[in-house]
Amino acid sequence: MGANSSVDRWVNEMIQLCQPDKVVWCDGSVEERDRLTTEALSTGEITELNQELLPGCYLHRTAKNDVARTENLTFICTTKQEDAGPTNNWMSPEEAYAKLGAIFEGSMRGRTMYVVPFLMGIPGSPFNKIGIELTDSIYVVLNMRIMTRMGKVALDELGESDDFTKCLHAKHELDIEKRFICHFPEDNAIWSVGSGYGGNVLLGKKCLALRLASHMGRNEGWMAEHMLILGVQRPDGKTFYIAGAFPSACGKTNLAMLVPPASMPGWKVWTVGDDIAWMRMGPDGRLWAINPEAGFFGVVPGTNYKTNPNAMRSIAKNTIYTNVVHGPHNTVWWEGHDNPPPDQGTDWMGQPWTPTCGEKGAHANARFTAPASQCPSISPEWTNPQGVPISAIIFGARRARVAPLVYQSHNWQHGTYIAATMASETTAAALGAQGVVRRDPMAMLPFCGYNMADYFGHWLEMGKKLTNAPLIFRVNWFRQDENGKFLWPGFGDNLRVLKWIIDRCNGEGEAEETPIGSVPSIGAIDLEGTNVSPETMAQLLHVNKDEWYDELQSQTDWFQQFGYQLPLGIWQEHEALKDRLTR
Ligand code: GTP
Ligand code: SPV
Ligand code: MN
Repeated sequence: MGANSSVDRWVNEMIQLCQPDKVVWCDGSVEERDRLTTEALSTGEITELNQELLPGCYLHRTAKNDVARTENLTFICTTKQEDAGPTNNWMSPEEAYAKLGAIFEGSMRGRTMYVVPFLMGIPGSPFNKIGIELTDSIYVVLNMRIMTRMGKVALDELGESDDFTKCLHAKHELDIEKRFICHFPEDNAIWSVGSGYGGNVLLGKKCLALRLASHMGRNEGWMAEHMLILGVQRPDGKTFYIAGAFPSACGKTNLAMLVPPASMPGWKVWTVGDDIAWMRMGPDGRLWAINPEAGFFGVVPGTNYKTNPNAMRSIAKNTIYTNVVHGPHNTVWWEGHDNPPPDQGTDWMGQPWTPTCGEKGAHANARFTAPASQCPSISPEWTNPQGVPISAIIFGARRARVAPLVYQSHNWQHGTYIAATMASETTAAALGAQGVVRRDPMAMLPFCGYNMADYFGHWLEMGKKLTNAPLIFRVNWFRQDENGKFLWPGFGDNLRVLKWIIDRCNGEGEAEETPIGSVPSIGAIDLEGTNVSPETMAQLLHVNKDEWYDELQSQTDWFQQFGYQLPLGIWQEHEALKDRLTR
């Protein structure tokens, strides 16, 4: 067969289990991509779009009940339940292997099993991890080819080693009753069955690069985070790198590809990554980060040449569109597109659709899959195996009230506490109610592969080791006025906030002390060229002590679930905030 003996042995076992008619080893070549594309076209798994207007682009529709990550069907399978912690669904490995094993058994009869070796990381990087995904879906293979460094490059990097993540996926019947996404950190394995949606099935992404990698990072002394990475270049030519954690559908891709407003000439933003950061301490005591992915799996609705021109250019070719409107001239459309809606089209469910039918044409969590190399703002450093040095970490979430536009933590421990108590309104990226405020520490609630209390502890430990740690900030682009209107213009204008953050990293930028942290002085954020009034700015930066006191109470409830495992440093910060608020 195709690889070293440990890979061959495991693949053989899985062939025995799933009983595919045929096995295809993927090498990642262009010839292979074209062959698989032709095959997927012939079965209707994908549809070819207008190759003149959208070269290399295809459309795919998922099943109606399979449009987002299913957090309630996602499990961490550890021997001891407390290793998964109170915020994860848990199943014992025995139960999970038995339950899923029964579903996988014979599941690929009449189908082909694709063997997909993939590299998370950059060839030659000390950060790298290898996975092998077995799947019955060509859509998954074509996506993995964009999202990871797939095929020969991964097997070459693996060599004779048996250190790889064993990833098994079958769409099977797409039955939600038989859908499970199970992680086995003790075995370095992932089993996913019954889904064909992105985060559930592109196993290198959330499953490996966050859930398993967070667990590895804790054991090996590094961090796997749900963060974008960008470089901000000042007019003087100096570039500062920032990592930012925002919950799903809260603005990572948009921020990573920011285009400076016309009123900030000479500024430039470079994209390193839009979703995942792996970070470790460098010899200089700073935190260095890489983007382990090779593509973007981004939210489509709302993407246009005004909000995100770099994304629009990234998805103009070689892109897979999932769950958008199929329009006239064999092109695609979605809510928030630059073009007006087509008179008629086919919606994400494959039904005839008109703009007046009362339903959205694209699913709110419709996605594009595009190579990162196509992004006009891609950083020349994005393939640097050593990564980029991080000056600041920002945590952002959707809060209509309470959280100011930006504030700075006092130090790493305080920043960790702010991140650990971050709350956000839920979005369409996961199945379930939307707009409900929930705690989403470090934007990792659905992605932390072990006990979250230990994860907070790991953050505090990393802070102690870093002799030149990044500064930590909280941002909120989503504060609203009494009428539910966003107070802050957002998107390109977010650079104004990044500028203040960089100033602070350089010992500049004016700030006022408040009980929750340092907020910019009125006037410290450059508003030239916006129509944000100083009064609106004051509203954006306002810290309401009563609201924060209520916030503090609800944090206590949230922390209670971790019991004695919650690190002392987090409680200390909680108590210190109470002190400052009641002083
Ligand atoms: P995932 O891929 O799910 O992890 O999402 P993400 O964090 O990359 O979010 P993305 O950048 O795709 O943005 C999601 C939604 O937030 C889109 O509808 C954007 O239009 C909206 N959004 C992004 N940035 C801003 C902003 O600065 N202000 C406002 N008001 N909305 C924003
Ligand atoms: C997210 O939900 O955070 C995503 C999309 O980035 S998915 O890959 O489906 O998880
Ligand atoms: Mn994401």
